Amino acid sequence: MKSATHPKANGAGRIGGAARASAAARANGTARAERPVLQRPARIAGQAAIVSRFGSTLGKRFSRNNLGLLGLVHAAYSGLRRSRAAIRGRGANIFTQWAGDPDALGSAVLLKAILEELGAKEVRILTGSLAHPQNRNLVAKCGIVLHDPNTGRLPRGLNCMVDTSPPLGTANTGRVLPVKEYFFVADHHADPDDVERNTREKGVRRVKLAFVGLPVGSTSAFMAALAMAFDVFESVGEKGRAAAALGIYTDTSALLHGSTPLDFRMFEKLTRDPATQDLLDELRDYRVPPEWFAYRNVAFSNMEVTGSVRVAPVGYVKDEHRDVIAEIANDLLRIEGTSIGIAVAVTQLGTEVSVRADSRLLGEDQPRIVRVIDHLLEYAFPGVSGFKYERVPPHRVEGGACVPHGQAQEHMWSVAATGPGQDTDVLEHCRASARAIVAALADLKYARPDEIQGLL
Ligand SMILES: [Mn+2]
Repeated sequence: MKSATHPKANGAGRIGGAARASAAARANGTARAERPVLQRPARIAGQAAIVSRFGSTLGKRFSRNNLGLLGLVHAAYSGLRRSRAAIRGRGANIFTQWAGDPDALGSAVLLKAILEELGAKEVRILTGSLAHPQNRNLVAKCGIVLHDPNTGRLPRGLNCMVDTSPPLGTANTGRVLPVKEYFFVADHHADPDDVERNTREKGVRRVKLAFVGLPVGSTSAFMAALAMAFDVFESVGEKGRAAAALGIYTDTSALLHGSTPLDFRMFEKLTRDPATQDLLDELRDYRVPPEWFAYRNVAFSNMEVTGSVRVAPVGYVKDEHRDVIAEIANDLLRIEGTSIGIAVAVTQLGTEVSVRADSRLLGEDQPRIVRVIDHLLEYAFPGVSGFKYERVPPHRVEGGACVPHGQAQEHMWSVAATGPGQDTDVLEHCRASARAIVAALADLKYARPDEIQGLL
């Protein structure tokens, strides 16, 4: 009866093999490590499916010409629809950056409408602060209700995120308590491989529907296409449409920098009706408090200039004015012949630098500008966080870095905080930092003269 022994032997062999493999996997953790945290769409629909879904609303030719991006919108649409049962009756949290900007808020408003359409019971938009008068104007005029990311979240809600990537508690979500499980994420900023690594390091178990590193100028354009597929364009009203349109508008510098055909198309679709146009006009025509220009005056009257590098010390900046730092850096780069503009300020978080650079003055070797910025920041600010930046368009570098306060400093700064330029100690600290950046440039000139070609 060979047949009685052979199958047994074979069977035992198979079982043994499988058992060995899974034991080995458990021992070195490969079973977990091999399954990605980010569940990105496994399969993108073909041209026919994409054109039939978007052709009637976005145009057949437009759909055929933008298959890559619309394939992702299609995958997000199918993924959310398949999860309808998990959404119905549930609460949901929509996390954004700690300091919500129009793209984050516009995207969140649309995602809220989509989740509600799919039966979610309560959806909360969570953001820590609004650092720009335009954003406070947006929230007020569009009636956006915001909750605190830590105390205002729904404990058992589906965790979603727009316009920034997991894990929470790092980079621009630094003060947000982390979560382990994410349901839906849409973000155009981060590189998916970086997000995969960072989430793994922070013990995130899963991002169920991950749309990270979207090849689009603004997250709002992606969310608007998704909202259109779910037919919630009407139900969000002019307030929702204007919020999303402002998101596209500000993230692409008025459709000027890094905007894609989808940004243009969705901006046009969102702003077809006069009510949305009027509201958007009001959102663009915001006012700033007088301090806004006082900060600029301080910055420009203390500016250090060396070659094509400009560094402006701003002094202490209050939380609600924090975005003035980035605006000053933008203004520095606007001055003719400038390659690198750096604004240095002290905020609640620490000493912050905002950097804008244009590498076109560097000729052939444009990536060099990031190495130079890294050198300047490391030299001037020992212990600085890595320089986080994005390129929109490729020759333009936009980013920042932060040195957290020591405890003694924290006390000194918070006590010291008065008006723009009023606190001489803080301003002097920023001026010293600006001088250190200029010294770093001089250092680079001798250490690696080839690196500063075109900068000095
Ligand atoms: Mn954005």
